[in-house]
Amino acid sequence: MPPRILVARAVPPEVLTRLRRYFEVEHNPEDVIYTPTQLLERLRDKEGALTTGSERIDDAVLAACPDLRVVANMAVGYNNFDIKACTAHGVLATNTPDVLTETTADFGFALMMAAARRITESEHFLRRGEWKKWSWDMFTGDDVHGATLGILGMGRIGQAIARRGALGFGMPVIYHNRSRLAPELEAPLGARWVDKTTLLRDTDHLVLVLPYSAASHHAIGAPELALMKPTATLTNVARGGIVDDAALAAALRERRIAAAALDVFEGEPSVHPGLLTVPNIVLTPHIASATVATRVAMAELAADNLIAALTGGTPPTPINAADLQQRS
Ligand code: 8YV
Repeated sequence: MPPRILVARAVPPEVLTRLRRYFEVEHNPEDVIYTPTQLLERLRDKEGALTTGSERIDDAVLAACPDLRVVANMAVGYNNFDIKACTAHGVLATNTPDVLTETTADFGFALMMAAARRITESEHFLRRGEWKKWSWDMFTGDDVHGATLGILGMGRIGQAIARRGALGFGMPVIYHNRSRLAPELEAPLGARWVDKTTLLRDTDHLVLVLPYSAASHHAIGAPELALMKPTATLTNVARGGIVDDAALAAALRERRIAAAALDVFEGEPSVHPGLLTVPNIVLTPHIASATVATRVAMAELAADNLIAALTGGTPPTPINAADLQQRS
């Protein structure tokens, strides 16, 4: 009997075909988001699961699925997994780093540029038929080239955004991260570690690329926004919940910062109503990694992890393999 797996959301068809060569696959062709109860019902008899950010794997799920051995997230972020609980239940968790780094950095940079140069705002103006004449100060924004790029969370994607800014746009780069980059990584970017207050005060264009956890919840709220320059922009391609969306809506409304660009939201796909009514914002529906090539690569990597974990191989991108080994 091949191992049974659940593919919890729709994935590229070629990945499904590949998984079927190894497993008895239950999948979700309608691509519905399962309620926790529906997820439990489908996962109860499975040994593996391919999940996305919309499936929460916690102690209750794991306790009800004694056969489960691996959960493979099709995402680099894994705040939908309770990793401690996975380890306690002997379940390997995996994610999809690296394959989406450059694509996500491209998008983060595009959002930052769109906020600084008021692209969404001016397009809405044009579409509303309000463009009657040229004027010297119509939609004047802030330069990107030569401006100070600030990065909060200097992991792989943060470094890829810094590279674009430093090497392509002549931007001085400052960053804040729990740990400093090695000098050989900082040097080619001219990147300088600063404390969080300095980062907020000195940045022209701030990009958030840190993982979501209890520690990063509302890392940017009213007090942090108050430290930023009135000309600054804020871009979030990390996770909803890192920014206090209500506080950001108020800061944008009162022009305490110039503009924002968000790909992720607290409680998405719902969006705070205050963000929908301010003009100085760029809003996208969590698509930073959405190119065909990258989404296929993410699904393939999640499949690689599942196949290796359930056929005696070595999963390429485990999250808790070391913890599991310690436990045994
Ligand atoms: C995914 C992401 O599209 O990888 C991540 O962490 O946020 C996105 O690339 C999304 O999480 C779907 O699982």
